Amino acid sequence: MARKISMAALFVVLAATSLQTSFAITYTVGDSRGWTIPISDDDLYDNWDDDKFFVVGDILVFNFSTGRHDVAEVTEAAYNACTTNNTIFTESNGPARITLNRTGDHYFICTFTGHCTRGLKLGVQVRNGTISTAPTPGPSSGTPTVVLSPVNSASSLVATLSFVFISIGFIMLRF
Ligand SMILES: *[C@@H]1O[C@H](CO)[C@@H](O)[C@H](O)[C@H]1NC(C)=O
Ligand SMILES: *[C@@H]1O[C@H](CO)[C@@H](O)[C@H](O)[C@H]1NC(C)=O
Ligand SMILES: *[C@@H]1O[C@H](CO)[C@@H](O)[C@H](O)[C@H]1NC(C)=O
Ligand SMILES: *[C@@H]1O[C@H](CO)[C@@H](O)[C@H](O)[C@H]1NC(C)=O
Ligand SMILES: [Cu+2]
Repeated sequence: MARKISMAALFVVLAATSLQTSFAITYTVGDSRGWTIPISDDDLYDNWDDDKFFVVGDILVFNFSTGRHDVAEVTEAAYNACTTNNTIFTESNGPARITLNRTGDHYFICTFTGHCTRGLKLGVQVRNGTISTAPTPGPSSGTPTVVLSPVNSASSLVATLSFVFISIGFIMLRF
């Protein structure tokens, strides 16, 4: 019996571990187009993050060739004005992997002359969990509803794995 309980505990630990790792997702900015100057009137990076929900620990891959572009994290003011006066950090080697390690808004630009003004800039909002509370739309607002983040295939796979591990754990406890 003790052995079964420890086996069950093992599966619960496995489930917890896979749930935890599900919080970190790697995104390639611009998907297959990578980090490049958008073609004119193309809101590539404005639109790219619209359907995404970033949490602390997620990784952005800026896919560019070293020497053709770079990526710098900047303040909101610098992002809006496309200035490189006060960059927080600059990564010159592509592809660059940047971990979103704090909540709040993050702003990224290419510091090459003219690239930011031509649309090579990205602003993302980072939250600190996979579950957020959002006000209910409409007149009955006030009661917060729990909304799950948009599920992408990676995290739903992990969620399924966690569920399987938990189930195995409970089944082992019963027999
Ligand atoms: C980055 O871009 C190169 C060249 O376009 C491509 O071969 C590679 O698959 C891209 N990497 C990612 C992670 O998208
Ligand atoms: C950035 O620096 C340039 C030249 O050093 C200056 O002309 C410009 O006003 C600065 N921009 C901001 C937003 O501080
Ligand atoms: C967050 O990431 C930035 C850039 O990668 C790094 O400079 C900074 O030290 C990190 N902060 C923490 C708390 O890890
Ligand atoms: C998550 O973020 C909210 C708002 O930014 C903050 O109030 C809260 O303390 C954060 N929770 C953790 C665990 O960091
Ligand atoms: Cu550039």
